[in-house]
This record gives sequence, C-alpha cells and structure tokens, in this order.
Amino acid sequence: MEIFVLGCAGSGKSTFVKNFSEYLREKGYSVDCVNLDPASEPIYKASKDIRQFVKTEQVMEEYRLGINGALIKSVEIAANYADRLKCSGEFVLYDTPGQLELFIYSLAGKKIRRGTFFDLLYVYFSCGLNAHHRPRGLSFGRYAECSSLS
Ligand SMILES: Nc1nc2c(ncn2[C@@H]2O[C@H](COP(=O)(O)OP(=O)(O)OP(=O)(O)O)[C@@H](O)[C@H]2O)c(=O)[nH]1
Ligand SMILES: [Mg+2]
Repeated sequence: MEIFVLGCAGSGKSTFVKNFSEYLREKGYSVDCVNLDPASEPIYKASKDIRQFVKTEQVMEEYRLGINGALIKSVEIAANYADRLKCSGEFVLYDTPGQLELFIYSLAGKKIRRGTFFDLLYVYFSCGLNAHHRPRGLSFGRYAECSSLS
C-alpha cells in the first residue's frame, strides 16, 4: 500500500511518516519512506530522497528565486527523475512539502504522482487554529475518490 501524506506547512506530515513507519515496522511490515520535500532533510531514514536530485536552497541561489518559486522549480526538475523515486515495500509512505498545490495541481507534481503511485491512499493533515492544544486533524481517503488528486 502506498500512502501519500499531504498537509499544510508544519501540520505534522514528516512526524507522521517517521512515527507511522516505526509503528508498521514494529508490526513486522516492510516499509519504505520517500522524501518528496526538496526543501527539507528527512527526519526518518528515507529509502528514496528527492534531495538526491534537487535541493531547493540551491535552486533559490542558482535561479534567483524565492522559496515558493524555488519549490515549484525544484518539483519541475525532480519530475525528470520520477521513476527513480519508486519503492516496493509493503507500505510506502511519501512525505511532501507544505505547499499542497505542488502535488495536487502542478503538472510536474502530477507527473511524479502518476509515475510513482499506485493504489494510493492519501492522508490529509488539516492546520486548524489551536492545533497545538489538541491532536492534529487527520483524514484518510481513497485516491480514486479524491477528485482534487485526479
Ligand atoms: N501538538 C502537536 N505537534 C505536532 C504533532 N505532529 C508534529 N508536531 C510538531 O509540529 C512541528 C512540525 O512538524 P513536522 O512533522 O515537521 O511538520 P511538517 O508538516 O512535516 O512540516 P513541513 O514539512 O515544514 O510542512 C514539529 O515541532 C513537530 O514536533 C501533533 O500531532 N501534535
Ligand atoms: Mg515535513
């Protein structure tokens, strides 16, 4: 099963990938974590890391872009390596940047999803006010039922 973790900035995506992968391994499953955030070093052991192909801080410097423009450019560059971001564990958890639109609407993000994901579940982390006072919002849905990801 492949799980695509989406959520706004700082909502807990990477923490979820780290903790859920550890939980699944304890249960005996083989798990691959894939970092699709070109701006962040993973906080878990990543089987595949988009930063092997592109680092947003270098894109900012090279193309003289701000953080958001550089993230768009980074995902465009990474789309050329979509097939090298595939994994084959029983569970594959994909961590994404907080800029949700990159992997929902952008052509490059779609290319990476389509080239990489199969039988996908997504996890959406909401970023409501007072999130620090209670557990983060979390919802699950089947890829096929999520029209915004088609
Ligand atoms: N209160 C609370 N804090 C959390 C939870 N999950 C993560 N955090 C904290 O929120 C901060 C951001 O967590 P990350 O996992 O880096 O969030 P992220 O969505 O990956 O952030 P970006 O990749 O920058 O978009 C960290 O300090 C975490 O320790 C949670 O469920 N509840
Ligand atoms: Mg993160």
